[in-house]
Amino acid sequence: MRNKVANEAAAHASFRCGHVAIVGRPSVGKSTLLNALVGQKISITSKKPQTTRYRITGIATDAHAQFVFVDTPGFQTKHRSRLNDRLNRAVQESLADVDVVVLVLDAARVTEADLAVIALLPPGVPVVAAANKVDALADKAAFMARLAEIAQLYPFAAIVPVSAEKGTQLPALKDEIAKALPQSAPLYPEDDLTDRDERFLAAEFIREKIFRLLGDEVPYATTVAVDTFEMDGALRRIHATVYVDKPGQRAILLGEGGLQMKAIATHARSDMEKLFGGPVFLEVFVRVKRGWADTDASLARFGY
Ligand SMILES: Nc1nc2c(ncn2[C@@H]2O[C@H](COP(=O)(O)OP(=O)(O)OP(=O)(O)O)[C@@H](O)[C@H]2O)c(=O)[nH]1
Ligand SMILES: [Mg+2]
Repeated sequence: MRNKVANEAAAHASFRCGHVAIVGRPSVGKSTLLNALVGQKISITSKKPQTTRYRITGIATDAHAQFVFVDTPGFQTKHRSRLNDRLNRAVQESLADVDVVVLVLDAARVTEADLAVIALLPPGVPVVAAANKVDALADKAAFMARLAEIAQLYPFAAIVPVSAEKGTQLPALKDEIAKALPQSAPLYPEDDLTDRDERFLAAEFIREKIFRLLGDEVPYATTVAVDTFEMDGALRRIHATVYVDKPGQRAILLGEGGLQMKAIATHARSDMEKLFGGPVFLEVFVRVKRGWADTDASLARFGY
């Protein structure tokens, strides 16, 4: 018995655990990376910048470490709006209290927007650079020079070329992060995947499909709320509302004969069933709520 206790104490003494903020400019692949590191789709992704609007954690536990990854919105330097100010504040806040930062860069280029994010990095916190999308690199020789350029930008603890989409070099990235984590017992049970509940994830999956299926303008004018979420035996019954800013956007979202909205709901439901591991009944309404993104009160209501 004493030996068992001693062994557990020894195991904890070498176990590492902490919060790892994933930051970077919009669309570099932060959420794709979080999902790949966790091995489940937790955080929504799309080709459009500023898909992520909420802070969300993804938890990965192995024999030696527990990583509590914190996904953040892309740090926005171009468009000022009340919502964007909030998102930028969320990035700064998630940097305030973390053990390690992963700065995601695009392996193809370093931009002014990357430099703006680097300027936010908190002194004294180890930062690992992940040069993402190496699968899409056309010129591998130029990439070697870029790695040298990246090394000049900040005293990174390590620079790891990765592909979040293909899963390339993720164990190497995890090793570098683990080295920088503090020794600590795990903070979450080992099979926990996120700090967010199914209600939140359901709303996010709907938002993802809007970002993926609609044109450039409408997704930015929408937000999603889950009105009811009930268990009916093994079935999850979910009623949600998509809010838009103008009646014209409602028409676009619904599409001819409601077909667009139907496609959004079908795709969202399929993701929910995969993650929740059971059948889902989903009904989505679309309502116009003018100026939902313009007042602090309504932003707070939608959890921003
Ligand atoms: N080729 C390639 N594409 C990638 C890779 N990782 C992400 N992407 C794509 O890049 C786009 C943006 O990915 P996201 O994960 O949503 O990026 P993000 O940084 O979270 O974006 P925001 O939340 O909007 O700031 C998506 O179309 C992804 O499929 C990668 O390793 N290779
Ligand atoms: Mg994202």
